[in-house]
Amino acid sequence: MQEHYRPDLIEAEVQQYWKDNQTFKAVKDETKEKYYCLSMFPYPSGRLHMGHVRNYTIGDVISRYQRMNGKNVLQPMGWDAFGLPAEGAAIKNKTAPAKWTYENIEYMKNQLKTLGFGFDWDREVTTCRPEYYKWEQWFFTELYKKGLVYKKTSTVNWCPNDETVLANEQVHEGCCWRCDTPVEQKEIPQWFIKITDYVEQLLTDLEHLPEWPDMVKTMQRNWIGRSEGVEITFRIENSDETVAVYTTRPDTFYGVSYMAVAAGHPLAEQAAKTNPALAQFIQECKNTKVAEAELATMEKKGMATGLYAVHPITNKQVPIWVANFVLMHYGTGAVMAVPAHDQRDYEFAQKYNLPLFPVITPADGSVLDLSEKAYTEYGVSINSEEFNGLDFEATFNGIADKLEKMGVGKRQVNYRLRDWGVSRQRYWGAPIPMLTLENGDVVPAPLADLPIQLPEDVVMDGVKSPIKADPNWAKTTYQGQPALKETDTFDTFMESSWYYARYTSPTFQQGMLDSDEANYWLPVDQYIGGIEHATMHLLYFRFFHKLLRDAGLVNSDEPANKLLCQGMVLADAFYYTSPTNERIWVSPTKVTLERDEKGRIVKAIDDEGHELVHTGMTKMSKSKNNGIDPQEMVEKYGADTVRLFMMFASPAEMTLEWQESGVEGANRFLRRLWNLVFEYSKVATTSLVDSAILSREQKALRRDVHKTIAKVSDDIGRRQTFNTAIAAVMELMNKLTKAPLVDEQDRAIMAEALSAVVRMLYPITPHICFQLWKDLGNKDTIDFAAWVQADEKAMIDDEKLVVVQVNGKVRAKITVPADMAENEIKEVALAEPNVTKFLEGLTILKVIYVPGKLLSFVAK
Ligand code: ANZ
Repeated sequence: MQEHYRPDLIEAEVQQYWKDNQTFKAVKDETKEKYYCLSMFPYPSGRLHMGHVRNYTIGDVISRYQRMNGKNVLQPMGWDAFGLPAEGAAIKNKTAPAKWTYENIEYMKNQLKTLGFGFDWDREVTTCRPEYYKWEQWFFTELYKKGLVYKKTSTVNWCPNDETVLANEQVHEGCCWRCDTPVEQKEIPQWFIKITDYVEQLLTDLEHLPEWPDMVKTMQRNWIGRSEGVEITFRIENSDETVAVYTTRPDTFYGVSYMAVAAGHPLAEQAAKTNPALAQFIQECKNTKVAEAELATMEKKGMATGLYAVHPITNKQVPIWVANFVLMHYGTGAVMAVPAHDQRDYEFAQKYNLPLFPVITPADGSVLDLSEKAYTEYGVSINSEEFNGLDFEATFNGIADKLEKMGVGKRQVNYRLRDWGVSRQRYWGAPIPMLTLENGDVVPAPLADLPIQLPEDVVMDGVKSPIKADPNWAKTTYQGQPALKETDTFDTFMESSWYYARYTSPTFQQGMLDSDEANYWLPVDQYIGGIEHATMHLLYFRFFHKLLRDAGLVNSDEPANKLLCQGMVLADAFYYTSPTNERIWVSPTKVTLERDEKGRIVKAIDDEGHELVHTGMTKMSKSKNNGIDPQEMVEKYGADTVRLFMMFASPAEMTLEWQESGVEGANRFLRRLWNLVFEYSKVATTSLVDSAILSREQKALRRDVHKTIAKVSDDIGRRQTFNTAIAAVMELMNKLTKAPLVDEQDRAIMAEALSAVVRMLYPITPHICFQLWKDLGNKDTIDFAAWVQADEKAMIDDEKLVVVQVNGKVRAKITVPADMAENEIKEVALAEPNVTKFLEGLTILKVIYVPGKLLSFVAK
């Protein structure tokens, strides 16, 4: 065995061994329990960042642990390879997005290999490859045939100067990122998938995911946004027309003071025909795209249409306004405004001097105060005729019944979730496989024509998608007739919605999935990724699984049984202010720190001598220049150290604070482990532990070993608290380093302990453990070694410490066999000199025994 720990030597060697022996190749085996561990695949941006490293380390720890527990483990990796950044980089570097992407993949794949992750690379999936998106295109045509896909006009960001559609990320403060022209909203035809047909399943099946974080489930529920309300139709004065509103608060119906419609509402457009000022206002509203989250906080603006609706119960006149806070695509695009009880309506009414009609008063009898804001709580009805005095439920139902009877209301369930618009006007994506015939009919491309390939060898001129710029690209034929291909491409969330399933049969050519393989491996047992994907990706992923199920391709309802969302990686950020008053952020790797005795930073200076301002720990980011390059760290300390630090520094779901001192600590620990095995190897024994002849100290040490095994197994396997597992091993290591290696049983216990430690650490630091396992004399490699089991018998505390008191004062501590009876313990206690001394001359009145803990003499 080598005397010194040299990660630079062993890591490359072990990785080569894994490669040569296809250690992580996953093969379906019905005789074994499968375990599918999946980490969210990366976008090939060029380099791995610490967030990736953390994500994949967690996945690798779980995978290796499960393999040692006898599972048939699948841990795949691939590339979410389509997307906008490739276009930007291609323009900047004057290259094709495909070339840039493939080069990045090669580079990042090597980076992943140096970290020692046990992926089955034979299953690598790259979503921009035609053999992958061919099946996505096919599946889309199948959905079309089932009526789950439709085309509809929808608004996009449009740059009138470049004559191109912009993604939301390309709109900077309302202007085009390239030419700064104000962006307009434009209606163009786009493809949608009916996720709303699955909305109830997506909601109720959340209840069958006990091992998903509650936070993610709550976020999905909110995103879906189910609400129960009433759709109410109002007559328009002096007209045969009506206008419908959707409200979740029919209990406030008597409090309606005006009506507000969206800028795109037919009533608004109609009124605008004879009102140029209104027409202009509507245009303005349409040009500012509002995210739903902003509705509450943005400045409320509106204009009266001059039209009036008639309140169906009171017959009062209700003025109709156009308002910027009403969304066209939610409910009916019109609201009955109740400014006394809705904050948006309140702000609008204050601004335009519209009246407030209070109809709800606090249930606790306190005074209704509308001087500063609306009262939006549920309460008791007032000013509501026969409903006065009723609570929310009763008023809601009473008014809903009444309106339904009158034929002007209908109870309704609404969802915030909209159908999924999948058209993108970008180049670097999978072409949408639909064809337009000369007569205008639209048909799905037949399977024989798939994939509809995206040309990869293109020049990006920066403005237009190359397949839109080339007038010939779209030309094709359909059953001998000329036809045009779509030049739009899919939203890249399409590819990431089914990659997990394709990993089960990545090279299958007869179809999208080989169902035998898919049904063996799926659902995913453990999925790991960032919380930022809680809604969009994780909802589409669940939706697609149900679509695959309904197409007969998989036989489960949900794609992943268990989900872990890892926390962000933070680092200290520092800056100084330049003479031109700019903040110059300095990488923490270039900073020298001075700390006080509590470890707080008191002074920070960079390599050039600038005194720096420390802004604390923040998310690693380019803008604060506080990213730490994983590759540099691996080169400096080795992959095992980086992995150990990542798993030890905090629980997996919490933020992780990058501290170089912590990394150094992790490295020192691995050296200590190496040294201990080295010391032991000089006196190694093949003798086994014989529990019958162990000394008290030997028994105690062995008890610690087995208690540690039990704790670590539970921490990794069940609790997924990897940091506490590591802490337990470290504690044990402290004891082992102090343990003697004098007699044969000392060495036998050490052999047992080291064998356990190496196996417990293997999932986290696999290279060093691979080597040490060999050095401990094992013939087979550790990769398939069985997880170490705690010996229940060795864990039993066969002795216990009993505190002896005389008249409430501790006079002795005695160690006795665990099964010793009370009267025997009393004998032992009475034989203690210090106890005898304090009892001298007294009569024992009473003896109190707390089993296993305390023996107390009361004497006089
Ligand atoms: C009257 C009312 C009184 C309302 C009140 C609220 C409080 P959720 O739960 O999100 O479904 N609303 C309806 N359609 C809208 C649209 N297109 N744009 C903006 N707001 C719209 O919320 C439904 C409530 O949001 C509805 O109930 C309506 O305002 C508003 F004291 O009607 B409510």
